[in-house]
This record gives sequence, structure tokens and C-alpha cells, in this order.
Amino acid sequence: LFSAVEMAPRDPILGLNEQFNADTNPKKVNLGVGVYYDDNGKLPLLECVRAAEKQMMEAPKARGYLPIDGIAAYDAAVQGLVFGADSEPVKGKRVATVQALGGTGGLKIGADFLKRISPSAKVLISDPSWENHRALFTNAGFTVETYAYYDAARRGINFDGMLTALNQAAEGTIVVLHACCHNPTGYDLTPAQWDQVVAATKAKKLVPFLDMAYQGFGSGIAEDGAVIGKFVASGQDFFVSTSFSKSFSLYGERVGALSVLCASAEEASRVLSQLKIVIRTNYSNPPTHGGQVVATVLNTPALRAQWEEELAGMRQRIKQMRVALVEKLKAAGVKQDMSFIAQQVGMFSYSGLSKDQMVRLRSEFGVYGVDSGRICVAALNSKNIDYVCESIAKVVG
Ligand code: PLP
Ligand code: TYF
Repeated sequence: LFSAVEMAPRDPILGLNEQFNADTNPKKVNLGVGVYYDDNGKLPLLECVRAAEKQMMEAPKARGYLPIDGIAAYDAAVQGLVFGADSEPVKGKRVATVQALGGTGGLKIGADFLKRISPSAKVLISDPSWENHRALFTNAGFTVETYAYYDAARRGINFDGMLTALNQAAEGTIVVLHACCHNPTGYDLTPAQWDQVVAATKAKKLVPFLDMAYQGFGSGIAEDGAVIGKFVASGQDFFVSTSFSKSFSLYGERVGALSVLCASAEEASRVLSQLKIVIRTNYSNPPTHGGQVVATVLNTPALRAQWEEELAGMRQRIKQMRVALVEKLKAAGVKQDMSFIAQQVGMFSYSGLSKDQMVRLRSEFGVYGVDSGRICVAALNSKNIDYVCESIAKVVG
């Protein structure tokens, strides 16, 4: 049965972790996978999460099956965060939201549902994008192509190219957009550019699918979510996947969601019924713990305030690391202007380093980044940044 099964390639990013773990260099630094570490290089357990878990431990509950679409209070909290609790779509019950297994799970439920209703649609992802976007939509049965995004020469976005691609796309094309903190480049659209993207997807009758994996890591929870309001105001139907992996530091709990904005409450209830079929035929219903933690935090004012503070702390620390990286690269002797790193947002930086340079960083210095030149700024800290900068200075020469 299995004699002809081929060895599948490793995930290019998660595979780096295995290589990193096997590296015996005592100075090694993992800037590969997108995970936030604190200044001591530790994965944080947020205080708000600890408090919510304590509360849950003090009144332990039996673990029955959750509803297929998850914890109602969780789904409501997600809607509040994404659309605003008092927003017209939420008040008008035009949003179908389901709890999902991380942001990835939200994307997959959306992709499977879209395949049922638009089987011949194409999917456009940014060039470049999170590699799993391509794999996930391809596995859902779609042909995946790209729209122009990164402009290496200008260190920014090829916005004309992006708009051209959207304007040339066939009606019904699914367009995956990074709501904020673009992975891997760190370059986000300006509000004015978003206005043009919203107008283009509306004019060409495209299907926007916003991936919101980093809400709160760019400028703030509301600021990073502002793009949702623009799509709502345009009167389009669209999809939003949410991930709490990074913003709650709950990677392993798999907490995320999918929200679908529909034209009416009646339409939303039909869409929800179909999302539930996708879920039921995949894993039946979501797990309890992570969703309960996030719902408790988001729905308890004091814990929510604490979360916002902790999230702001993570955001600010990343920004400090960006500024320090620019200064220390210069001090280490890097001649080229690296100030673009401080203009990028979110957890990642497209450093502009070549594949050869990234390979040398890994093999000679134990500094692990992705071959594309992407480094995770959120894994830098006051103890490893000097070594990282000296190493980069040596490979860029
Ligand atoms: N989308 C993007 C752009 C990401 O970078 C990630 C990162 O993990 C995800 C989705 C998936 O999130 P999760 O780990 O919650 O599945
Ligand atoms: O891009 C990253 O590093 C994160 C983590 O298949 C990740 O989004 C990477 C690859 C993957 C799943 C998560």
C-alpha cells in the first residue's frame, strides 16, 4: 500500500526549527519561525491568560462537546474584535462566525466552503505570501496565482502592479489579503491604498478573504482592524480569518475563527449552516480550553484591559528591536542603509539578504532565518541582537 508513497518536502519554515534544535552552536539564534519571544528569549505566558485559567480552575467544568461552531461567547467576542461589538453588521446579525483551529483552521473552513459555492474560481495570493496560503488553497482544490506585492528594488510595495492584477482578475476571483503585518515582507498598504483595493475588489466583483493573524501587532487593535471597516462600508461580502496564536501567545491551543460578512441575517444563517457542515465533516467540533480562555479574557473588562496592555508591550518591544537593529547593524559596519527595517511592521522583516547570505548566517553563525531573507524581529532581544548584527555584518561584507 505504501511502497510508492513519496517523501513530502518539509515545511520550509517549520523545518528550520528541526535544523535549529539539532545545531550545537551555543550562540545559535532562531529568527526563522514567526513566534514572539520576550526579552529573555522565552515564549510568554500572558498574565491575562494565567488569570483566566486560574478562574477556570477554581470553577472547573465538565468537558462536553462544544457546539459545531464553537463557544457562543467566543464567537461573539471575535465579532466584537473584528467588526466592533456595536457595529451595524454585528447588530444586524449579518456575520457568520465559527470558532476554528487557529487562523489556519479559519482559512481552511473558508476555503472548503468557497470550493462548494465557487468551484471554478481562482485564488490570488500576494507575491510573496505566507507559503501555507498557496498550499492550503491548492489542497482545497483551487488554482492559486499571485498578485504583485513586494518591490525589492524600492523596498516597498509594487502597488500599481497589485492594482493591475486585481483589475485584470475575473469576476468571482478569491483575493487573499493580509489585513495587517504582512507576512513575510513587513510592508502594509496605507489607508489610502486600502481604499483603492476595496474599490477594485468591489468594481470587479472579487471575493476578499482577509487573513488577520496579527491584529494588534502593527499599530493597535483598532488601527489594525480599520481595514475591516473599509470593506464593510463598501457593501461587499467578504471573509475574515482570525488567529489568537500570536496575540494571546496561545500557539498550541489552536484558537482562531472564521467570520463571513453576508448581505442579510437570513443569508448569514444559511452560510453558517454550510460552515457547520464543513466543520462537522472534518473534526466535528472545536476543543474547549483555548476558546474558553480567550472568551474569558475578552469578555471580562479587567482581563481585557490587561490583555491590551500586554499586547501593546509585545508590539512596543518589537518596535524597539527594529530601531536597535538599524542602529546596531550600522555600528557593526553594515554600509548599506538598513533604515527600512524600522519602517516595516509586524513580526517580520524582509531583510534584503540573499539566499546565500541566509545560508551562511545559519551554517557559520547559527543565526536561523528563512532563505527568502525573512527574519523574525520578535525573536530578537537585548542579549542576542549584538551577535545577530555582527553575524549579518560578516555575511554582507
Ligand atoms: N496567516 C498568516 C499570515 C500567518 O502568518 C499565520 C501564522 O502562523 C497564520 C495565518 C496561521 O495562524 P495559526 O497559527 O493561528 O494557525
Ligand atoms: O510564518 C510563520 O513563521 C508563522 C508560523 O506552516 C508558521 O506563521 C509557519 C509555517 C507554518 C505554520 C505556521
